[in-house]
Amino acid sequence: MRTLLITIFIIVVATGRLGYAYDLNEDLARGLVGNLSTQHRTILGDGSGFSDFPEDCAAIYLKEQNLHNIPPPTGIYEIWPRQGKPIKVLCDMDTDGGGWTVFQKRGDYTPREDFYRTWLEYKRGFGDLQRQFWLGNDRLSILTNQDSYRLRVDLEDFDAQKRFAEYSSFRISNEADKYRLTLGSYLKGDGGDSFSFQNSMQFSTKDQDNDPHPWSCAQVYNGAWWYYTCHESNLNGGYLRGPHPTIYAAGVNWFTFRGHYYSLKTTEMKIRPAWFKP
Ligand SMILES: [Ca+2]
Repeated sequence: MRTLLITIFIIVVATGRLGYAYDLNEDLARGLVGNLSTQHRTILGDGSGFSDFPEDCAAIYLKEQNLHNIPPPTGIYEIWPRQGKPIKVLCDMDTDGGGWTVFQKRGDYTPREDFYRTWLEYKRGFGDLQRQFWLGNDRLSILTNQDSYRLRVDLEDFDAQKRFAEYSSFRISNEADKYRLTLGSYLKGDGGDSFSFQNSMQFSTKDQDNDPHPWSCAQVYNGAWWYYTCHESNLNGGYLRGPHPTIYAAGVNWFTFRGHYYSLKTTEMKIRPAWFKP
């Protein structure tokens, strides 16, 4: 009798745990960020001391550099975020020592990718990793909560002028908190700081207004972004190809570089662990 009770107790506890794990995975599948310690993965050592499951482009960079003694090229790689499924990402292995996981890219491509998209599309991500894309807010939330990341923004106008801006930290909360932006200080760059203005704002899209402005900034400014009242940068704005003197702030704008009436040619947003030494 006592053995039976103990057995039942164990089954109930185990079932409960399985039930919990199942719910957690459901949350993870939806991209909600939970306790980082709840999911484990077997790490198979290859003798190098580097994981076979690199969690970002910095880990890939260090592993490849260690194995082959040459830095890996910029391109598409598979990473294993600490939560969720493995994903393909664009790794910038060149800029300032490489190791950057790129989550946004715009450029003068044909056909042009539409960035004026819905909440669900921004949640899941869209586009072509080789050209123009948004990696997806769920992935961005998972990635930026697995380590302390720097943010780098690379910009170029139609006169081939390049600028960048780097921030000491960058974190995006989960969907329940509307992918709120937590941005550290402006570390360096020649593009100026056009992002801190929107710090601590939630993400907004044309079909979900989470900004404090009476209007929908996403609708008025043709984008999807962490809007305040409304913005000093709008990198998911309309691709207006250079000067747009009659249209205020609805382009791919970075105020401290080319102002609110100039839509940039290329943009890249990328993250790298703060500990990474180029
Ligand atoms: Ca609003």
